[in-house]
Amino acid sequence: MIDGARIASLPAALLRLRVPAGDLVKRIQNYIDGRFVAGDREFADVNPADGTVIAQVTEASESQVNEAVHAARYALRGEWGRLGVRERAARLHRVADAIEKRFDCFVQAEIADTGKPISLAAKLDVPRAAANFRVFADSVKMAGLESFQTETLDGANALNYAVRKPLGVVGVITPWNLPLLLLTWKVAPALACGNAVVAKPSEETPATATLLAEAMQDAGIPKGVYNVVHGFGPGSTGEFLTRHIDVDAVTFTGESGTGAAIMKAVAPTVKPVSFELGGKNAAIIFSDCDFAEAVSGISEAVFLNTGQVCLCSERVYVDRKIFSAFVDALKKKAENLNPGWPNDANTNLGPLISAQHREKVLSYYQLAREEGATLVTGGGVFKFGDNRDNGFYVQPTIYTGLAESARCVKEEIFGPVCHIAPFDSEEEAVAMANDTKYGLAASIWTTNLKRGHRVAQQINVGITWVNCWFLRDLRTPFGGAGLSGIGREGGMHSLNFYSELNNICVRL
Ligand code: NAD
Ligand code: 6OD
Repeated sequence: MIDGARIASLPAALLRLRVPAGDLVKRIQNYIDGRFVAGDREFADVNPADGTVIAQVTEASESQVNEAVHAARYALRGEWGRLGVRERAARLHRVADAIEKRFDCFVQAEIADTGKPISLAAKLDVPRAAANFRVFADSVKMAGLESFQTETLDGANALNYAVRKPLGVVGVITPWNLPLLLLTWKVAPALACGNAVVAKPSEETPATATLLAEAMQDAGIPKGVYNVVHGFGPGSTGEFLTRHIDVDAVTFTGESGTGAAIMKAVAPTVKPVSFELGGKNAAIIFSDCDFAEAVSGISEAVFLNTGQVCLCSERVYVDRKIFSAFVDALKKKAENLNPGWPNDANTNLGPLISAQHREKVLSYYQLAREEGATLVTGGGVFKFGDNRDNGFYVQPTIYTGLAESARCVKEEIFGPVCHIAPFDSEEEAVAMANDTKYGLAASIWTTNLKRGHRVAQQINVGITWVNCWFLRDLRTPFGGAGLSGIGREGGMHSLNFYSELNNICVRL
């Protein structure tokens, strides 16, 4: 288990400490059937801000994954399976209370794992985790059921009504960019519907999923209802979970290629899947936009969380009339970002998640040069002159001048980078925005309300923002078209995925 109090009281030490081989700062274990359990193999949890090892994490063996799945199945037959919706919802509110009670602990664990700025973890990741439990607790209490009265052939009547049942054991597989937010976005509705879960957080960010187990205990969630197995994808926990015969459904957030591998793994056991995958999102800035608002909005949409949000805009299309002014203004924003230690309140640009991911992003910076891009700003790494040089920071980067067919315009980079291209008409902007195999999100910046609605309805994505970004009511559908996903979650959409609906038809 994680020593939460120690994380909270030693943040600076955790972030800067160099750990000699074998000298462990902390251990992160699996959580199975209400107990923290170690195993035979461990892997290192690395702090992206300075490359130090901050924890050793137990990799779950296949038999531990089996135990977790069996514990979850068994829990469904116990107290959890007998609870009414009102009591289930009350316990989920208690989970939210327990997260809020350990707020600083969650913030410190999240920033130690991801390197993200404390301001972001404290404003977005941890509050959203609590909100996810509250929203789905309330949604499930309010959820209505379909009913129809129909006339039978002999003139009598039949009443049809649907009842909601849990799916059973749900495998929850999540990425590293918003670890707690994205995990709870799936665990909360799964539990609200009465399921038990086996969660596999990203190997890069194991801490907050494990801390959540402590919050579950505080909240009186029975043992076996929430389990955590740590490890990797292929040949490890991810694969063991997705091909497990006794896992009833898999909900996944991550790369589109991983989604494809999971689809293959679940095919023999025909599990329902819900996938939130990658994106190559467009932003369209019309000349009638509120210029300052658009520049600030796009700066956030490109650089938030160091560009490691699936909804980030890597393709920015700007009306030629304001193109140069917009490029200059966004360049200033990029150059004013403050890359720093995660615990510094002034930091607003953290590192990338890992050395490997930094290599990938830098390889796209190189590719952009080879593809003939004009570099507006960035394109390399920072030199701090301290331990951050051992971390995984890259410069925020803006390009112009690439062909729309360039790989840097087509492929998801997942870093603090965008390409800006001019357009001459609304039709051209819509065509360029839609010229992608992804379909997650888009934003449109205009003060012309009619144009905002008109263009929004033509973009082939799961969510289109007008004059804003990353804002939404959690009861609305969230998901992607094309390579960006399968299905929708949010509000009733989540409840419908995490439930089996049984229609009962009664002849009256
Ligand atoms: P990833 O696909 O590499 O890993 C996600 C999770 O899947 C991890 O827990 C990983 O261990 C596991 N995994 C990997 N291979 C697996 C396999 N074969 N079987 C089972 N599990 C496997 O993604 P990432 O690098 O952690 O996250 C970044 C990606 O996630 C980006 O593409 C980003 O766009 C996407 N993302 C999408 C959304 C969304 O809502 N659409 C949200 C966040 C991130
Ligand atoms: O806000 C959410 O619920 C959500 N699923 C966000 C996804 C962000 C991607 O990185």
